[in-house]
Amino acid sequence: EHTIYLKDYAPTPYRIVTVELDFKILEEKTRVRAQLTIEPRPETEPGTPLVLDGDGLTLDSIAIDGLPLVLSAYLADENGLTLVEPPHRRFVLETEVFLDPAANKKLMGLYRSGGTWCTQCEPEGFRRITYYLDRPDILAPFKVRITAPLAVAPVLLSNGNLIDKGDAGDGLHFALWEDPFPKPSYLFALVAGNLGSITDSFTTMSGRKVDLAIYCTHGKESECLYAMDSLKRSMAWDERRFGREYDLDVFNIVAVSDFNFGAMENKGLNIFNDKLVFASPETASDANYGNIERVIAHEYFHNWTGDRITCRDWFQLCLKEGLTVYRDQEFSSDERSRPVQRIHDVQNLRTLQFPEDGGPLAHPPRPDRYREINNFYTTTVYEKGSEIVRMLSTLLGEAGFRKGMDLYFERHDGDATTIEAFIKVFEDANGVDLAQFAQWYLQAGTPEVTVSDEYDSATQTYRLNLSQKTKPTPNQPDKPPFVIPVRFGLVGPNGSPMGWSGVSGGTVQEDVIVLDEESVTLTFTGVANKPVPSLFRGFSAPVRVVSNMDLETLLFLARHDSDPFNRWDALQTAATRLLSEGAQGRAWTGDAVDALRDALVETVQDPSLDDAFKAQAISLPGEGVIARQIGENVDPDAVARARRQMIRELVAPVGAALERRYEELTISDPYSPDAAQAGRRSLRNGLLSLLVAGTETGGQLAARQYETASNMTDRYAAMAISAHNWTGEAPALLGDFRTRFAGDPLVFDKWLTASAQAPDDGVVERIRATLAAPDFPRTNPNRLRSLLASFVMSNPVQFARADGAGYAMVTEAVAEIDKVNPQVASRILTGFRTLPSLESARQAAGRSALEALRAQHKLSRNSSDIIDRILGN
Ligand code: BAL
Ligand code: ZN
Repeated sequence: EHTIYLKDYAPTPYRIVTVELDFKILEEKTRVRAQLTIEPRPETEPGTPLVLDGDGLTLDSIAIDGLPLVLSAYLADENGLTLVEPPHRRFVLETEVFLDPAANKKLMGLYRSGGTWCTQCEPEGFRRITYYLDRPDILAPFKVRITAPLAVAPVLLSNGNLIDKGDAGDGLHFALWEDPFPKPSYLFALVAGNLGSITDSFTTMSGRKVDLAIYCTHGKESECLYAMDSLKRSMAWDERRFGREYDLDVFNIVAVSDFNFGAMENKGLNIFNDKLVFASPETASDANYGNIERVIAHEYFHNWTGDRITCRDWFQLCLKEGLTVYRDQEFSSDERSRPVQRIHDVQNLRTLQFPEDGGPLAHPPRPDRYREINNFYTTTVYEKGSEIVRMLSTLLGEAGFRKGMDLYFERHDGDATTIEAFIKVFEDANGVDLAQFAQWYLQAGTPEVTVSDEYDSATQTYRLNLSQKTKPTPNQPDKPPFVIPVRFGLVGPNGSPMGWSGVSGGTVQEDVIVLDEESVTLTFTGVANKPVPSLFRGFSAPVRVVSNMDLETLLFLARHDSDPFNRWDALQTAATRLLSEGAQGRAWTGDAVDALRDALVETVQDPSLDDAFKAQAISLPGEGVIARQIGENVDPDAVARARRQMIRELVAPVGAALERRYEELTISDPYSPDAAQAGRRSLRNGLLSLLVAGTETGGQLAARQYETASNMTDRYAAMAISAHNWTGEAPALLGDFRTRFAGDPLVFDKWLTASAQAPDDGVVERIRATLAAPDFPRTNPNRLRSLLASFVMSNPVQFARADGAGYAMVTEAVAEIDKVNPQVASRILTGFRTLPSLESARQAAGRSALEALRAQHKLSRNSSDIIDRILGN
C-alpha cells in the first residue's frame, strides 16, 4: 500500500528559484506554459534525476534554457515528469500543457464553477495545473500572466499585486500579477470570469492603504457586505491582538459555488465557498452570519499563520490550521461573548472531535503517516489543534504566550517549518521545557481524567486526586501521560469562592493545576469548609472528566460557579448522565428531573446572564454526546427515546411559563445579525425547541412562527425543529420551504439538511428520491454534503437503522459520488466511524455495507483509506 511516513521526510535535491506561469484561457481548453528557474542544492550529486509531480497532465512541449529536449532526456506519465539528467547548474525548464477545466469535477486544480475559472491547490491540486515540486517546502515568487476572452472573463485575478494589464488582440485581454512573497504551490490561485464586486479599503497600522474587493456572481454584491465588514474587523484585530499587519497592496476574495473546502487562504486571493460569503436576513441565519465572520477571519489570519510561515510537509498541517483556528476563535470571542463562544466551540468539539478521537479514525494532531492527505483535514487537526494552542496560552499565561508568538513570527517569517519549531519558540521565549507538553501533538485519543476528593474538617485539609488515562488508538497502544492544565477554583457552601493557605503534592500555578503524571493528589490546607471543586474552568483541556459528583452538587455548581463555562457544563454533565442512564434502561427519578428543571428555569430567569448563554444552557446534549457517554453497545433508538422523554418530563409542569417567555422574546426591531439580537433569537428558538418536543401544542407554535417569520433564522428554526420532531405540520412546512425558496441553491441546502436530519421512517426514501431527481446538482459539494453528510452525522436513528436501509442508501450514493469527487465521497464515509460503538446488529449491518462497497467498486484512494481504517485494516 501507498503509505507516506513522516520519518521519510527529506528535502528535494533541486529547488525552484522563480516561477513564471502563462495561462491562455479559451472556452474549449486552457494552455499553461510554465517557466521554472531551477537549481540543484549544494549537496546534490551531478546526474541526480529531477522528479516533478504531475496529475493527469499531458505534456505538449518541453525545453531547457530555450532548447527543446530530446525524448531520452525525460519521462512523462500520469504521475509526473522526470528529467533524467538535468544540468548541474541553475537552468530554466519550460513546459507546456493543455487542460480541460470544464471536465474537472474533482474540483482540485483549475476548474470551472458556473462560468468562472477558478483554482483549488491545497494540498495537491497544483500538480493538476503544471509539472512542479508540489510540496509545501518549495517556496518561490510567482509571476502569472492570464490571457482570456474579454467578453467571458473581464475579471482576471491571481496572487499578489497587479503589475500590468491590457488588450491582447482577437477579443482577448491579459493581466499580469506578481507575488513578491515566496510561497508554496498550494497557495497559488487564479480566477477568470464575469463577476460583480464590491470594493473598500483598509489602512494598516503603519498607514498603508490596502484595496479590498469581494467578487461574486452579478446581482449578489449586496450579500457580500457582511463579509467585507468582517474582513476589515479581522485586519484590525490581527494588528491589535498579535501586531500583524497586512503586506500586499490588494486583498481579493472571490465567492464560487463549487468548492470542496469552506474557503482557501491563497496569498492575496482568498477563494471562498459562496455559502461562507453571501448573507441577507431573508436567506441566511444568524449561524450563517457567525460562520461568515469566523471563516473570513480564519482565512485572513492565515496570511501570517500559513502563508508567511507555512508548513514544511503535510504532517505539519496542524501548525497552520490548529493555530489559525485558535486565532479565529479568539477573534470571535473578542467580537462577541467570550463564554458563549467557548461553549459553542466546546459543543462542536464534543460533537465532532471526541467521536473521531474515540473511534477508528483517531489520529494524532500531527500524524506520522497517511495514505491520502486529503483525509487529514479533520476536526482533530483543526479543533483539537486549536485546543493545544489554547493550553499553551493557559500554561504560559497571556504575556508568555504572546512572547512566544512574537518570536515565532520573528524567527520563522518566510519559513516552511514544523511543530517542533513552533514548540521551541515558546520554550525559548519563556525559558521552559515543553517536551512532555508536545505529546499532545503526537498522541491520539481523548484523555479521561478521574476526580476524587475528601475533606477533613478536623484539620481543615482538602485532598483532591486527579488521575489520567487515555485509551489505545490505532497504532498507539500505550500512552505516556499528557500535560493537562486544570484551571480550577474551590467553591464554598454558600456559593462563593474559597481560599486556602497552602497546597502541596503537585504543581499549582495560580489557578491552574498542572496534571503531568498519571495521578496527582493535591493537599490544600487552611480550607475552612468542605469545598466543591470547580475543575477545567473554561474547558482548560480537551479531556473527558469522570467524577462521582452527585446531581445535587453538579446543580449547585450550575447555580454558583463564578466561571460561566462551568455553570453551563455542570448542567450538561447532569443532563448527560441522566440521559445516558435512561437510554440504558436505568430510569431517572422524578426528583432528579425536578432538580434539573429547577436549575434550568433559574438559569433562564437569571437577569445577570445573557440570552445567548441561556439558550446554550437549555439546549440538552445531543444524541451523539449521549452516545459517547454510553460508549459501547449503543442503541440510537433508545437514546432518542430517552431524550424525548426527558424533555417531556422537564417541560410538562412549566410549559405555559416557557411559552410566555417565548412570546416575550419576540423581536419587533428590524433584523440585525448582532450578538444581542442573535442571542435573543437563539433563546427564543431554544424555548420553541423544548415546547415542540415537550408539549402537544408546540407543533402549531412552530408552524405559526414559520408562517410569520421575517427572517431566515426564525423561519429555518421553525422548520428544522418541526422536522426534527416530525410534527404533524413538518411535511407541509418542508414542502412550503422548498417551493418558497426554489432557485436559491444555498437555501435549498437548508431544506436538504432539515429534510435529511428528520428521524421519520420515510427519510431514507426521501433522500433517495431527492438524489435521483434529474435536476439534482450531483456534482456540487454543498448540495451533496447538505443531504448526505447531514444524514450520516446527525441522524443516528435512521442512518444506523437496524435493517441496514440507511447504510445501504449511503453506500450506494457514495459509489456514484466517488467517481466524480472522491473528497466529498470520503467525507461522507467518515460518518461510519461510530460503528464500533453501536450495538452488534447495527454494527454488523454497517460493516457489511462498507465491505460490499469496497468489494463491488474500484474506489478512490480517499474512500478506500477511510473504509479500511474504519474496518480496521
Ligand atoms: N487551508 C484549507 C482551508 C482552511 O483551513 O482555511
Ligand atoms: Zn485554515
